[in-house]
This record gives sequence, C-alpha cells and structure tokens, in this order.
Amino acid sequence: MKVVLTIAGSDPTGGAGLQADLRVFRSFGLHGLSVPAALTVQSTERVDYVSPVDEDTLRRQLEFLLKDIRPDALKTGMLYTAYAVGLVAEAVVGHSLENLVIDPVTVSSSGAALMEEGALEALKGKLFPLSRVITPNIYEAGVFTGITVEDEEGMKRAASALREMGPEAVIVTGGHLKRLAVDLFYDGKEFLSLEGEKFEGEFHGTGCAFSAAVAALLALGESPRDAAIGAKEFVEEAMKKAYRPGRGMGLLYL
Ligand code: PXL
Repeated sequence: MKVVLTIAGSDPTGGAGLQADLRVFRSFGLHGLSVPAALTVQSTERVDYVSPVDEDTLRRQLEFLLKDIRPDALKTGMLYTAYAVGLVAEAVVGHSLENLVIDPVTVSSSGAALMEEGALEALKGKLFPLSRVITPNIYEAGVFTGITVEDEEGMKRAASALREMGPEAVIVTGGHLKRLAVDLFYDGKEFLSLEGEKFEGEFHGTGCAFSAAVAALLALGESPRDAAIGAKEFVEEAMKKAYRPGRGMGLLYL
C-alpha cells in the first residue's frame, strides 16, 4: 500500500488540518502518516488559540518515523513556526523525499494567523524550492507575490511568479473569487483553467482536503496536472455532501 505523510496542525473539529488529511488519504485507499506541527484550540466557529509543537519534539517525530517508513508523497499544512519549516526542509533533503505538496496556509477562514512571523519567508525560501506542487488560494498567492489577484489574469501572473520560486507546478485555487470557482494550474508550459461549481456558504478545510488529495494522487503516480484535475473533482464531491455539526462553518464529507 502507498503511504502519504501530512505535517500539519491538529484541528479538533476534524474539518481541517491533519485529521482531515488522514481521511482524504484513506478515501484514495492510502495509508496516512501524520506529524502534528501545532495544536489548535478551535470550534467550527473560530480558532481560539494555537500552541506550536516544540522544536525538539518535532525533529524527533520526523526522524524516528522516517527512519522506519518512506512515504510516497508528503504534504505540509499549518507548520506555524519558522523552525518547523526548516525541519521539514531538512527531512525532505536528508531522506530524498519525493512528491512534496505545500499548502501555504496563512490565515484561517475566521481570520486567525496560522503562521508565525518569519514562517512565511522560510516557507518561500526553504521549502518552495523543494516542492513538486504548491496550492495557494488567491489570497495566499497575493501574500507571496505582492500581486492582488481579482480575476483569472491575476491568477496567471501570480502563478508565473510563484513558479519562479521553485515548485514544479502551481495550482492557484480560486474558490474565494466572486463568481466562479476556477482553479488555475501552471507548470511552466501550460496554463490549465479548471472550472467548477460554486457552492454557497462558508466551508472549513477545503484547502486542506484539496492539497491532501493532490498528494494522494502524486503518491499513486499521477502527474501534477492529472492530480490537480482529480483533486478538484474529489473536493467538489465532498462539498456536495457537506454537513454542519456545530454552530459555525460547514465541514466537507471526506
Ligand atoms: O484551513 C486552514 C487550516 C489548516 N490547518 C489547521 C487549521 C486551518 C484552519 O482553521 O485549523 C489546523
């Protein structure tokens, strides 16, 4: 059985973070490994508090696990600290890990910071160059490039600038654009627009589920392009069956 690793934050609601990632991996028939980089205190309404996993514990989790099991792909989500970014980069290089997918999370849907000061710079400088695919949403694409993304033209300009930062392919997810849910794939050769259904209401964890599905499909040997197409379909199906277990945002059926 193929194996995928997530290094991400814990979300007690199960809607995002490593709890969601593990369910996505299983949906693709894969075994999931999970290393928490931060614990969040949150409900479906908001993130209340974040506690990073300390550097020594994080290093030990990665080293002890990776001495035993070699994942076929890995994804990062909420790493939170600059040292977590550095430790992941060391693990990827040290173990020659392939198929790194980066979900460059910045803030939660409710506006809470999911990365500490300095962590975004580290992500861009140390981890983007080691990645196969990065999956920013339009807001995150703007944070990393300084380009305000308001339409498909802006998505193309941001995707080109992001690709210069090192990843083999970039998928800018446009679910937060006003009219359409268009995602834009770019691998340096081809711009591919992936149009999807626009769903009403607020959902939690769509970015996590999308990047986890990309990682799962890369582990299964798909190309970044086919992984983008497959992951989009997967998330759309999960959104059709979304449910609302609490008082806040809807969660995907993963
Ligand atoms: O959706 C981004 C995200 C990622 N990871 C964790 C989160 C959130 C959003 O709240 O809590 C752990």
